[in-house]
Amino acid sequence: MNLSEIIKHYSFNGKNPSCAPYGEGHINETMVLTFSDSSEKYILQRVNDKIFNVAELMHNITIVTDFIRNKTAERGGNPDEECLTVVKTNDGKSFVQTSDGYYRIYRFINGISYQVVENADDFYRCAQAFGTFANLLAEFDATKLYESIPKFHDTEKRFRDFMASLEKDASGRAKNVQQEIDFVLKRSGYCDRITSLLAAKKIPVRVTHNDTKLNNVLFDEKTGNCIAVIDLDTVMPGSLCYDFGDSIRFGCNTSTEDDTDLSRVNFDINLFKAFAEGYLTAIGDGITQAEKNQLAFSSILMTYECGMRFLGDYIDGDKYFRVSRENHNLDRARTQFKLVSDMERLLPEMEKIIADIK
Ligand code: ADP
Ligand code: GN1
Ligand code: MG
Repeated sequence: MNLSEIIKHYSFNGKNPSCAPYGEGHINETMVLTFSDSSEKYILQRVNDKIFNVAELMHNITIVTDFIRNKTAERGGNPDEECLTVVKTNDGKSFVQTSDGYYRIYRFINGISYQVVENADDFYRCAQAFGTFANLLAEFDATKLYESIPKFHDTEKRFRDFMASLEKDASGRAKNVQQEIDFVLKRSGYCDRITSLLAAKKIPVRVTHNDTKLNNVLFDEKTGNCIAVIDLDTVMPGSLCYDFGDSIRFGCNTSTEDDTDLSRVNFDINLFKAFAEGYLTAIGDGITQAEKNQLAFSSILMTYECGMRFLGDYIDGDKYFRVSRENHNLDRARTQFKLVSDMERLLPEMEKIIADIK
């Protein structure tokens, strides 16, 4: 990456810009941008143009972040500190294209992201942040958005993609993972549960975040409050069930998403309860009974879907998710399947927890 080739399009006050890798995202290349003579900080990202049409994506991000900034100001908040904010180029553009890719710059939000939930209170607050975010997006006009990744959480489509990967076996790795493949195949009946309810209009299509994992929320390290919901690349039409389920998938794991020791990977039902209470309190009557009825199952579905995506990518030869070691995607798939098995056992209890929240 040639930093000066990027920086020349912007008007920063600081001198001697430099950048260093930052965060734990699987999709974009994220760096923190600093200067030798000022405390100003930014997030510089090389946007993944293999999976996104960058111009369309940045159109979405610009209108969604503008909308959120306005709402935050209306509610008495400080948009510069609490909202994802795109720094525009000297020509007013939201990204730059250089010889080696597409780059965007965000204002740095002073908060930290967690890879594992540290306590139930934090997770309750994270749930409130996502519940409030869902309410905010309810007022957003979906027709203005491109679908940044079509059929993102259409699990039937994800299953077809998985079968195509298996058929092709581009990496020759399928023979190593028959047990994991069987795990996916045995549960193919899960795939159409939410898509068929959406198609029958029994649950509504809404504008949703679609990538609601814990590290896409920034917390204030001192107060423990949530400052901002970030990573808005996948804001597009979806279902509340996807957002709820994806938060549970990541946050109710007692360990990390890629732990190789599965004895540490367990589903924590107390965290499920904390998240459900926070989410449903914040969303209030912005959720229907039919959606509520699917929240516990959606937690299984999103975890199954994500595990299937990790396993499919392992079989493809690690083409989609960023990996930093051999078998990284396989390790990730295994944690997801461990959690699916735990949740299958606990489903009646999870459903009761949801039903008991009035
Ligand atoms: P990816 O799509 O690859 O997950 P993200 O946009 O989620 O990329 O960014 C990766 C990580 O970088 C986040 O989990 C968070 O820790 C950090 N991050 C992203 N944007 C900001 C920001 N504006 N201010 C502070 N930290 C950020
Ligand atoms: C990716 O971008 P990031 O790291 O927040 C992925 C999600 C997966 C998640 C698994 C655009 O999220 O769908 O659930 O990894 N995002 C995209 O950790 O594919
Ligand atoms: Mg992210």
